[in-house]
Amino acid sequence: MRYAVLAAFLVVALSGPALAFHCPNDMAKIDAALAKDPQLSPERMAEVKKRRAEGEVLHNGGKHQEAVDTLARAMEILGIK
Ligand SMILES: [Cu+2]
Repeated sequence: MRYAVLAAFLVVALSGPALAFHCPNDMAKIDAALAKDPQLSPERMAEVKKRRAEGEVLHNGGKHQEAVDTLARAMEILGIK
């Protein structure tokens, strides 16, 4: 029982910060790709910028998993692996 609680605590303690670092990483990748002036249609470019902004808001609000998911879509459009 005690180990189960400890294990659960460790999972939360380790996955939280890992995700918290994930978002800025993804945002940096998106910014780097945008700086290279990617050839996207205006619609896709608008979606990338919208997702990028939403991801930052979610990240700042502590919703890291949602931020990662949102940023992943922007990265997909930009062709970032
Ligand atoms: Cu985050």
